[in-house]
Amino acid sequence: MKHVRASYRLPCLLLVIFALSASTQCGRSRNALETYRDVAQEIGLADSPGYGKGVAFVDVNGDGWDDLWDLNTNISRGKNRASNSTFYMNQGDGTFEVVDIGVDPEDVKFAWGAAWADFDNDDDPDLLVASGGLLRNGNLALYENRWKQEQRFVNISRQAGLTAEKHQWWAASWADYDNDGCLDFATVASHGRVWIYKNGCDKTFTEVAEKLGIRVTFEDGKNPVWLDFDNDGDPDLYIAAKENHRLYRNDGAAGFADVTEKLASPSIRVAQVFAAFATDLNHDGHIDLYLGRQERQDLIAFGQPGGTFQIVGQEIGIVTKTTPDTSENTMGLGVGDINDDGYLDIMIGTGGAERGPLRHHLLRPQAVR
Ligand SMILES: [Ca+2]
Ligand SMILES: [Ca+2]
Ligand SMILES: [Ca+2]
Ligand SMILES: [Ca+2]
Repeated sequence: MKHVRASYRLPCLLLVIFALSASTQCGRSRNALETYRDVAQEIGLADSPGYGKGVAFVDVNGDGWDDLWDLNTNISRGKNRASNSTFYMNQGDGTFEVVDIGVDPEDVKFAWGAAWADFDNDDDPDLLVASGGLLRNGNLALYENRWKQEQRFVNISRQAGLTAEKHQWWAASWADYDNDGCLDFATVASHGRVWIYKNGCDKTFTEVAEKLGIRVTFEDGKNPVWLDFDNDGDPDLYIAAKENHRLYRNDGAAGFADVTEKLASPSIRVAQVFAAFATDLNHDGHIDLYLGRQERQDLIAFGQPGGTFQIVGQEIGIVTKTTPDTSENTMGLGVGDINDDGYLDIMIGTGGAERGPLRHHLLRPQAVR
């Protein structure tokens, strides 16, 4: 999945994907979509039975070729919900080979979220996995990239100070919220709370959510999204949730202030957000927030001067709820400029589209200003 870099360091993020099995890629022509051909099998990417949670391109061995991480779970393997995740190493000749990079299947058991980032500033991407999915006994696992030294990743979760508690971890996202040069991360226990881990810049982390004033709990929390919505140079935090979604403003030493009311609209009930991402969709210098909702029309909260938002949906052509009784869940979001026109396109994977009237969507900006 390709994400746009904001003004602060935003690492490669693997967002929750439910039914979208391929990430968006930059195209080469305006008609690129019509000319794509599925080459997965012929270049070594095997069929991967299961839910199809998400994929991320990431160059783990620093050879200049993006490798591919396929996060997946094979639900046909019974109640243990065995991991079916696969790492494909780019051979540099247009093909991929399956490689065991050392990730314990137990750590990606029914995993829905993972995030790559160079948390230790040694110029290679490391891996954070938020596992649990529909179960409530998943692990939060941090793997250090030791490919240069040992050709593998090493689980350093306990040494790094991460909790051993098992939860329904849903998603995680990295950002340097305190601007000390070391990436911190937020993660969400779907039936639980937000966890914020501050990076001590020494390969250890301290959990600081409550200290920062972030105390919300969820019945069904989703992905955390860092965004500097007030343009003051520090990452603020939005947390998608099917209820109780939250927007927090980063006030530095004073912690984070709950400013969710900024996402209120007199005409639209905003809640029930299943997946979200942030970027400046309309190129006006203010970061925007895409709100992919549960069984409701998707929305964009366009950032405005002064740190406010204008919330719009169907009136600018975003139509994700096509009939009153159709439940189109925006469960997966992929973002990328498919046709090279300079504006990001949005790919939506709706859960279970093969089973009913749901449709996946590709939203292409036409004249957003
Ligand atoms: Ca690293
Ligand atoms: Ca930091
Ligand atoms: Ca800010
Ligand atoms: Ca904007």
